[in-house]
Amino acid sequence: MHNTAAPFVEKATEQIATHCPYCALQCGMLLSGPRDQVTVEGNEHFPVNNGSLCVKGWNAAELLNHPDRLRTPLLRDAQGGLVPASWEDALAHVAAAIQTTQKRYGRDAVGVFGSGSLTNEKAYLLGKFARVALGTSNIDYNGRYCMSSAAAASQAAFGLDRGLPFPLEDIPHAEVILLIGSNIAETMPPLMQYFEAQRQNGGKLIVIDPRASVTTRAAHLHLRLTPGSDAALAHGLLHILVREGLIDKAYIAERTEDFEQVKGRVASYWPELVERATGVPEGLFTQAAHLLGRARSAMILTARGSEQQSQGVSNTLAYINVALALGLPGRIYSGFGSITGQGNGQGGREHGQKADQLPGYRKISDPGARQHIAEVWGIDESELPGPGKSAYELLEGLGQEGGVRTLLVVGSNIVVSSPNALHIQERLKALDCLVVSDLFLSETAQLADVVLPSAQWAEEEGTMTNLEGRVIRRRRAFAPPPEVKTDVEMLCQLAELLGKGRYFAYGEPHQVFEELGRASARGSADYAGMSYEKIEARNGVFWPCPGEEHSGTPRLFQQTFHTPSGRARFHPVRHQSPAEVPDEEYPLYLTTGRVLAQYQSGTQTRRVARLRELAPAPFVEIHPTTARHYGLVQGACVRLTTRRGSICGTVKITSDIREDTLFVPFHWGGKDAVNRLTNPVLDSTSRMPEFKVCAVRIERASASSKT
Ligand SMILES: Nc1nc2c(c(=O)[nH]1)N[C@H]1C(S)=C(S)[C@@H](COP(=O)(O)OP(=O)(O)OC[C@H]3O[C@@H](n4cnc5c(=O)[nH]c(N)nc54)[C@H](O)[C@@H]3O)O[C@H]1N2
Ligand SMILES: Nc1nc2c(c(=O)[nH]1)N[C@H]1C(S)=C(S)[C@@H](COP(=O)(O)OP(=O)(O)OC[C@H]3O[C@@H](n4cnc5c(=O)[nH]c(N)nc54)[C@H](O)[C@@H]3O)O[C@H]1N2
Ligand code: SF4
Ligand SMILES: [Mo]
Repeated sequence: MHNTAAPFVEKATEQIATHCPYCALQCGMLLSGPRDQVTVEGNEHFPVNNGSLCVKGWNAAELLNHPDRLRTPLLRDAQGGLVPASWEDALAHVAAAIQTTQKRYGRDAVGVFGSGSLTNEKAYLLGKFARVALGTSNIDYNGRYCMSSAAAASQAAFGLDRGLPFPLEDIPHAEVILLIGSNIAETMPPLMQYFEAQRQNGGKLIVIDPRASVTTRAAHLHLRLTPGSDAALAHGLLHILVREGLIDKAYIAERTEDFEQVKGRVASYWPELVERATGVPEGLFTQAAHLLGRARSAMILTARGSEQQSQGVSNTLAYINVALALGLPGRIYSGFGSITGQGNGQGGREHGQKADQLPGYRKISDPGARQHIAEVWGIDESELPGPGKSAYELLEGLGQEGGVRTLLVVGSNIVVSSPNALHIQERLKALDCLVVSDLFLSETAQLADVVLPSAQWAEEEGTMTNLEGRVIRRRRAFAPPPEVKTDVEMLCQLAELLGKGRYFAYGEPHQVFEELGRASARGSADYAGMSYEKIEARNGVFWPCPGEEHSGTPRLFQQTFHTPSGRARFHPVRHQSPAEVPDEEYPLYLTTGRVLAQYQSGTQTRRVARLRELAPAPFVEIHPTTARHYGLVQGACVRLTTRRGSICGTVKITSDIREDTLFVPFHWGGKDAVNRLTNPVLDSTSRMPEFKVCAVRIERASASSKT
């Protein structure tokens, strides 16, 4: 691709309709004015947020002109510092490192780590770059830490994974909604309008979460379970539904298989046992089961709380069992879904940046899929590598025998967001060459040998797929600064240097999208009938959209499921405890998650003044009784220690948390990174780490130990 870096446009010539750079809601926003004083408005005509934005969205444009922004590539010099370099030198360095590593250790010794923040075009191109330009099997991405358990469970049960199989506009019509491990009032505030409308319509909301939160306060019932006990609670709900004849026998007979095994499994989940395993009083979960079982329409929605566990797939399947027994999937205003997290967390998991996957949500081990993609890419099928290592496994092996030696990271701050982060930091240092493409000098970029500055959301064209499976347009309002490239340009130029330029000869992102459409054709995530024009004209198009005449598919599973038999599958999963439970040495549970004003590893939001004001530093949520036990007062400095490491934090006393649990948000790096504590044990199917549960010890610390 030629360098299309246009002059640095200071003012958007018109009001541009685009979408927020952050989460999977992908709120519609309008940008206008000069780039150093951009006016952001919520787009009232976009039918997802209907004009509302959260505080992160309102302040998103501050980063476009931020003084910290990377404006040239950086190369590590002989003294160990990172110094500005030309693109020519930086990319030549990267290409040489790739070639040296591959010559010495083989093709798989070069790895790629991608992201659910990337547009569909970039995610697709990154997967193609890994397989065609590098010939490596080792590509995975941060969605492994996010949606992998829900994706694996949905694939197993329904034969297809689209986070929500129905549009958000159905939510207000559901009589009962069961929301599990999700704090949407903080993680997707504009989504609450749908739940408020549901309440206005007389609907009921039940939330399952160990913590009380803004979200649980909007619920009719809050089941405050012991961390890590979701499968037991789901089995307990199903036990009551079966016992009381509240299941949908006709639906089970016509549309599902393997119910009998599940029925056998939940038979032994007596309410007394479930109360002991989950800490939720029998009266409460019985009430929840009755509400669900007697509703004419109901939705069951999971999120990271129950998914980010070594039992994440089992937990999700256990909730899917409840949904299937009630006959919800495919029925009007009903269903099972998982709330996708990252901006392009949905599209990012469809187009081949996952270790075992090819575009269109195809399996890399499927001979037919390999043949199809090889044809689209113009290569021989035998040149396509096989499946590679999952995210944490890839990182854990860096610099080791048989591991990756040169790593390209595009759009992830792995040293903050990976579990057992101190260990990952050590592994990154063992690399021959670390290349990071980012907007800012993130904690991971600080460790890099080469840093590549990437264009920001309002400076590029492309598409994103939101949590509903709706493909939308990201629009360019400004040109990137002169020495900043889009990741599409970067990848194409690097491919050229590696002698593979002919496979990456795109003039514009829409050409990548057209190829993606062809590659995805007849796959489960089929984009073949979409174009930029169609997406814009329709306020987004839901996949699958197999042909030009097709208008997209807002609702899935109405007639059939995507399994070979067309039936949804029950799974007789077992409830198992998390890998670590409190003991004498580490007597409390630690759970981690998010706060409203910060996003993910914080690279972006920690740099926004208003957000820093709202959420300046990490804290440790602790129950008043537990705080008293340890002699801790509000604001005290404490040291938290797990089997992986130790961090210091500031006490926030709140009865929102259980007495046996501490909560710490993960948006900060270095010594503030709670991932120095988390357990990297993985789910055996999805390879999701156990971010949500480990055992921890808390001690008083002096203020000076914080530095
Ligand atoms: N403000 C903000 N919004 C975001 C993000 C952000 O970083 N900041 N990130 C985006 C992304 S990528 C994602 S994935 C989503 C995540 O969105 P959510 O899933 O809503 O976020 P979390 O805070 O990770 O976890 C949700 C809840 O799980 C609960 N939980 C902990 N352990 C358990 C358990 O064992 N069982 C159950 N049932 N619940 C448990 C926690 O108490 C927490 O309230 O948010 C998106 N939106
Ligand atoms: N303890 C704990 N850890 C967690 C979680 C948890 O709940 N608890 N949640 C996990 C989840 S759900 C997720 S999704 C991960 C997220 O964790 P990360 O993968 O670290 O996510 P981000 O902070 O969004 O990182 C994105 C980086 O890419 C940059 N960036 C954004 N857009 C672009 C782009 O278009 N191009 C390029 N080149 N760079 C870009 C940003 O500046 C930022 O540095 O964290 C996981 N880690
Ligand atoms: S809810 Fe998500 S998409 Fe909407 S403004 Fe906030 S961060 Fe952006
Ligand atoms: Mo996520």
